[in-house]
Amino acid sequence: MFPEKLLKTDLEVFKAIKGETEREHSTLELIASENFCSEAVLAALGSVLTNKYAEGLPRKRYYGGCEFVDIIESLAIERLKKLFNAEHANVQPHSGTQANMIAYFALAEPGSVIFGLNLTHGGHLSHGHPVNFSGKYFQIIHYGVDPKTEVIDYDNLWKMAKEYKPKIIVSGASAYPRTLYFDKFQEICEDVGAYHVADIAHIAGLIVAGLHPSPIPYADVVTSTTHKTLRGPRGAVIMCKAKYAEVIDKVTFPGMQGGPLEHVIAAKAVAFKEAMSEEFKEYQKQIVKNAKALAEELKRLGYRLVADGTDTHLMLVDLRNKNITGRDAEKALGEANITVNRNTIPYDPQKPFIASGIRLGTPALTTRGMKEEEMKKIAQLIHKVLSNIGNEKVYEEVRQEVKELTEAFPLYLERRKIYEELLKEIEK
Ligand code: DSN
Repeated sequence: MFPEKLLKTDLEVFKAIKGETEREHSTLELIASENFCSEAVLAALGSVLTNKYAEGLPRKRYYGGCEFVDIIESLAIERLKKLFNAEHANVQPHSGTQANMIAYFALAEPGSVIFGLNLTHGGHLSHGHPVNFSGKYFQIIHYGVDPKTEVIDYDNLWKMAKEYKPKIIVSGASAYPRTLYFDKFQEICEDVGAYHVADIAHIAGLIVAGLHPSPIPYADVVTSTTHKTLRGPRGAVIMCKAKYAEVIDKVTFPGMQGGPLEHVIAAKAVAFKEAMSEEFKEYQKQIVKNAKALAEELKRLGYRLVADGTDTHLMLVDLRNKNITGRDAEKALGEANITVNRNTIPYDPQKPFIASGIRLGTPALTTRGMKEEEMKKIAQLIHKVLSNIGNEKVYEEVRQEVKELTEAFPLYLERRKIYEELLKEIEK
């Protein structure tokens, strides 16, 4: 709202925001963890709620003047509980990593043994990487995928769990293309007396639409971000069984965080309302259909996909048979206006900074309205670039084809028009 005020006060920031809006519109966004939230979500984010301190919880605050933020935070909590059928929800975590931090400190002590999926097999930094808080404060033991099938080796995980008796087993991933069997994780947790923390950051939207099993009936604590398939603002949430409500709330505040970001919480509430619609379910279905279409066409073009494909919104392409590293592929595709991220593949011979693969996801392109036909075309464009690394002429041809696609499925049309007109006026 009122972008003209921003322009008058700070032309540099205005221009950079305008630039980012144009970039989001004019490139093909295939980063599996990104999405484009609605104008309604953006309106809540850019509101006066950012001014308000509201430490505590609705109706139990440490500050006066919380009557309106109480309404908003209560709506967010109730909507989230309804969406996932959760017993308890806290909508204050600032990020996914912080949500995981809260879960670990609520259920374990520094030094406790925690199991997480190996980062190079699809796990997340906050599932125990040595440079992350999780790896520094806890004794992390990583489980992994079977080298042949590249799906989680539940039998080996069970064996390891019996041997090391973890305090927590974390289920969930950042780069895992196949279904996660939360019931199986739970069986293992119960057998060894471990808490089950499920991180559903990537697949939350699919779970809402019933397209992926939910951990809610099983896991003690479930964490998620709100900006991936869920298509809300950047942020996170925690859900848990009622018996952990008090400890989760206390570790969130005052344990790990101070004042909640009520403008982000309002945007979460809006996104949760959107996620309750039939349209959102259809959107999630299309994400999965699009991922399958993209995967099939890439396979037809000779690419090897980790675990031979996808059940979800993402896939990992192993580029070793094409003699390209993930880093080079990311750079070349970027030059052609196709945005991806390099990613390790299981048992990757390369370091994560180079990586042997790329990760591709369809949530953002599906938000634009693209369907299977466009996915097929995009797989062909990816192939064209990766078969012609360093060829500027090919990059230019692909940029033109990307332009045609992005113009046919525009993004933030009105917002971009307003920015353009305002800038033109000041430059007159
Ligand atoms: N870094 C995010 C991702 O790209 O998957 C997860 O937090």
